[in-house]
Amino acid sequence: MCRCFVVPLFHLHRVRVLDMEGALTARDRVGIQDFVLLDAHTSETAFLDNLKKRFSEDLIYTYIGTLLVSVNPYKELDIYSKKQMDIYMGVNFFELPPHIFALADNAYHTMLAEANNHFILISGESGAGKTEASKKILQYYAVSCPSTTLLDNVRDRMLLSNPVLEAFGNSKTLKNDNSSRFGKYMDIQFDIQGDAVGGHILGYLLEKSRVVHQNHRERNFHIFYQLVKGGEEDLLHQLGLESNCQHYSYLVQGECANVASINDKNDWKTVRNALFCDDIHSIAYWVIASVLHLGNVQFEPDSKGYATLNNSTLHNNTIPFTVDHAIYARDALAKAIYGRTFTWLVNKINDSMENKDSSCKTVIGLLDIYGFEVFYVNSFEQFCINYCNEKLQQLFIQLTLKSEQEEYEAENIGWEPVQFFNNKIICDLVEEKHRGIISVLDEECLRPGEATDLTFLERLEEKLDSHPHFVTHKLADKKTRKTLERGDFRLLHYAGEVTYCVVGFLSKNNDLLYRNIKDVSLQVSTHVLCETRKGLFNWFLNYLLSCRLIVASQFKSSLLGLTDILMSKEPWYVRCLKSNESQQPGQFDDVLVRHQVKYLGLMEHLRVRRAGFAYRCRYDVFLQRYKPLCPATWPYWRGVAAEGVEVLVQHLGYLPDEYKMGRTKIFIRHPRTLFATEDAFEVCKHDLGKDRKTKINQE
Ligand code: AOV
Ligand code: MG
Repeated sequence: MCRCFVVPLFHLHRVRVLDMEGALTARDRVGIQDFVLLDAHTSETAFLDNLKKRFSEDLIYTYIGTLLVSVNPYKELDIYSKKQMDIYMGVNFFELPPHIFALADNAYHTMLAEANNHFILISGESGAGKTEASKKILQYYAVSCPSTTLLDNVRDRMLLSNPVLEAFGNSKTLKNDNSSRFGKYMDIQFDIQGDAVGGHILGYLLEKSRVVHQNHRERNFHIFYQLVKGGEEDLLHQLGLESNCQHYSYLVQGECANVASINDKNDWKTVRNALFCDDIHSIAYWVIASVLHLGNVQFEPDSKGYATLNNSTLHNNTIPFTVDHAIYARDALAKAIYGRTFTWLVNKINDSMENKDSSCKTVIGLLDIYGFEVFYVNSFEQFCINYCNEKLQQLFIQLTLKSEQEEYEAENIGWEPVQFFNNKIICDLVEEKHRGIISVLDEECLRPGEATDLTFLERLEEKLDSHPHFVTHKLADKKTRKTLERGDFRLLHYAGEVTYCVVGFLSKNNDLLYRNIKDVSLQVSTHVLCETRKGLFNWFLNYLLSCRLIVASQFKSSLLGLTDILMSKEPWYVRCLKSNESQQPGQFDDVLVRHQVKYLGLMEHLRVRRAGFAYRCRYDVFLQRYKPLCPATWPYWRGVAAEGVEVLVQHLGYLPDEYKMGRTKIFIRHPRTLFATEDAFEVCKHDLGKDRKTKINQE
């Protein structure tokens, strides 16, 4: 069964059916709050008009049934206060204006009522508002769920995990001043009373290359600037750091250490307070300082061209190093240290949020991952990020458009299929065994010394020469060829074309600290670090060298794991749209928003949602619940359940267009039909209860 369209039964008795008239009178000014209520044949233009109208009134949320569409306002709105949270607590979202709190609340109450696990999938391109949405949801649970002092601690830790992970895992990019450079899936664990009792985070592929290289107008991870600008004098002194970002070569490449929208000094205070134990403090600071020092280590060529450091030639017993080799070693080490520390930090945060008495009954998972991104030059990192977004889009399609329609077919429900673009073909292009891009990349990585980024590209061309979503300079037609360099390949993603430059694919995928690099690294560290830290450092280095990763295929399997986690839970969706590219308040770029509406499949979703059925239920279950409403089915119906249901709904006066009888289930088109039935049931239950009491009293 497709779960996303099913109205949770639990809420029905509290639902007032949307005041249609009210909605229509307000329509001209604020648009319609659920696209399902727009005219039957809504065009893309009407869809956009509605979004725009609402956006101009600061109404950034709109529903498509139970799916929430959110348009980034790029300004603070007064809609997230405690008072607002209280308003949404325990109220079905058809009753109040659309809101992220309404979705969070519905997921929560459905979880409690049905005692099952849920997840909220937040998607959209870079800068669309995913991370902000996920923070609002977490805040809602932290503030609104029942509380005990004991649990406050866990809850604080959950909230504090955000600034810490953002400091270490987010950065300014050209798309977003606070761009997530790692993927995050967080389980919020609840006990049977609905108390949030613990949390667990899974981190996905941090963009480590940013530690040593940033493009123009981009920054390193926030934490570096926070420490250098905000760190106390004593602390900086201990770490041997200057309080000036310009002093560090890992911080100056992008030429934007200062960003108007970011207050590094203030953020430092938040993060310092959120880093919850001394151990974590000192290791985290030490790591950041080491990385900054490493970045400043420079190599000179000696008379033979070999790298020298402080007048001592770098070599192990036999092989001297070139300057390039030494720089590579230095950067590889910096990335490895930072990446490992990030993983360690996530583990520490998990320890602190662990639910120690194992009373967790159910979870709500929150997925906030890096959004689809296209830059002028796109590399291995964008390839992984965009692949991840393809996978999430595929999951969305499977859970909504595809399985919904398949169920109608299986149940023999007359249905005009809605056409949609299925991006499975692109997922396969990336991840298929033997032929997919990741497989080819791995094979090339197994031919050290022979393979290069260009041979990788050639292999791809051999294997994918007629693939409709893959183009290179060699494979392109005359016109397209002009737009491609020899070292590029272009993928036609669901969200648009992206041209990737193959340079660095092999080394980034290998992520290997070569044995001989260890020697350079040790010599560099001797130069950089004081004696007391060296023991720890050497241990750490050995630990790093002991693991070899094939990055892309590891990422692929972690995404498969994530898909399994999600498929076992009930989904809720937030689709975030970016309102404009320049991150300006109040600007609604029609072309940009239209493009996102298209590729996110929102129109198709609306069509399926509207033409479809909001609720479905197995005949026996439906009859069991509602049989008291009809004398012919109460107290028993002795025939076939489907026939009993038919008799029951006839008695209730369902019109032919309002429901369909499937093979095993009844399908009900509008929530309001069921709401009315549920209201009748509540009254009937009450009367039955009175009857029973009277009988008992008489007896
Ligand atoms: P993202 O998570 O979707 O991008 P963010 O959630 O970081 O995007 O949002 C980008 C910026 O937009 C935020 O820093 C805010 O300034 C603003 N913003 C987003 N949502 C809201 C909101 N509801 N109200 C006010 N301002 C908002 V990325 O992580 O780059 O894919 O990888
Ligand atoms: Mg983000």
